[in-house]
Amino acid sequence: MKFNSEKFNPEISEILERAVKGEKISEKDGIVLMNSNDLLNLGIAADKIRKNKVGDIVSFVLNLHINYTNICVSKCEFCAYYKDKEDSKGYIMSINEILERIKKARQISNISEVHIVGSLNQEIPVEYYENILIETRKNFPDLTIKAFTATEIFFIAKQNKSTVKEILERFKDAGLNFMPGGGAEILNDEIRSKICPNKLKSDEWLNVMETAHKLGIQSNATMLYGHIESNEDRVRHILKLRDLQEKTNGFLGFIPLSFHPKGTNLNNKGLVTMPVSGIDDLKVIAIARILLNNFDNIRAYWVMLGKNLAQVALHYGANDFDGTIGNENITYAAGKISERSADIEELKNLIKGANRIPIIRTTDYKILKILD
Ligand code: V47
Repeated sequence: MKFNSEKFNPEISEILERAVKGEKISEKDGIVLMNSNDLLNLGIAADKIRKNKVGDIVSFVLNLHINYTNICVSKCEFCAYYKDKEDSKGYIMSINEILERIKKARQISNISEVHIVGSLNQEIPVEYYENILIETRKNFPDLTIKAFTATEIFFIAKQNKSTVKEILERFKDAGLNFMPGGGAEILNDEIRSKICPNKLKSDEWLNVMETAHKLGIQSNATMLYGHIESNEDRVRHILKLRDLQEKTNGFLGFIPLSFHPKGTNLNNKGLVTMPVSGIDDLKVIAIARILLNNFDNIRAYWVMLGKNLAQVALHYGANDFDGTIGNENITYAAGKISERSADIEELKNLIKGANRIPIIRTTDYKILKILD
C-alpha cells in the first residue's frame, strides 16, 4: 500500500507502510505520527489495519453502567464527578439499589453485562464489594460482571492490608468476570503527580492489571488524553499497554477517553479550557490502532466522542462502539449532557451508516447476534 504523504513528511508514508504490513512500530516512529498533521493518511492506514485484523464487523454490548458511590478521597483534577463525604450530594448505593437497577435494565433490554465502578471511598468495607458480586451473581446468574478498576482494587487492597492478588482472588471467587480499563489516565508519574496525585502510580496500575490477567481476569485498557499530557506521553502510554499485552495477552480492548474539562479543577484553574478537537480524537484512535498491533479491539467510546464522531472513528481504526450504557455519570458530570445512553436501533443505524456490519457482542467480543 502506498501513501501519498509528500505534502507533509515522506517519513510518515514509510512508517505507515510498515504498520499496514503488521510491523511493530517503535516509540520514535509513534511520536513522529503523533506530531504529524497527516490525519487522512493515518486514517487510511488505521482503517486498513482494522480491516485486516477484525474485518467489517462493528460490535457493541447491551450493558448498564452503575457507579456505586461518588464519594472519593482521590480528588483528581480531571474529575467532575467526585464528592466529599460531607457533601449532601455524596452517596453510596445499597446492594438492593444496585440489584433493583439491574432488574429494571433487564426488563427494558436484555443486558448481558453490568459495568460497576465507583470511587475511592474510605467508608466502604471490603465485604460491600464482595457482596455486590455475590448478590449480583446469585440474582442474575447469566449476567457478566465487569467491575472495579485497577485503581479501586489497589485502594481496597491497601485499606484492608491485603495484597492485590488476595483481593482479586476473593473478588473472582465472589463472581467477578472482567475488569474495566479505567484509572489508567496517563501512565507517566510526573503528569499523574499533577492530575491525580493521590492515585496509584503508573507501574502500580500496570501491576494490578498483570496480576489480574495472570489470575484469568481479562480487562480493558484506557487512556485519558486532552489535558496536560504531551504527544510523547500518549505514545509512551500506548506502548506500555502494548508491552504488557505481549506478556499477558489479557487486554480485550483499548478505549481512548477524550477529556471533558467542564466542572473539573483543571478547568477551574484555567489549565484546560476546551475539550479535545475532533481531529485530535480521530488521530488518537488511528494511532492507537497503528501502534497496538497486539490488540484486536479499539473502541470508539461514543459517550465521550459524541455519537456522530464515534461513527466517523469507525473509519479511523475503531471496530467497537462500547454499549447501550443505561445512564452514564462521569462524562455527564463534566458537561457532556447529550450523550448518556443509546438504544440498539440507534447504534445499529450509526454502524450501518458507516457501511459496517452491526453485531451485538459479549463482554469478551464473541458474537451474540448479527443485526441486519
Ligand atoms: O478512569 C474521568 C475518565 C474513566 C473525566 O473498560 C474522564 O469497558 C473524560 O474507564 N472527562 C472512567 N474522562 C471511564 C472508563 C470506562 C468507560 C467505559 C468503558 C470502560 C471499560 C471504561 O473516565 C476514569 C477517567 O480516566 N474520566 N473524568 C472527564 N472529565
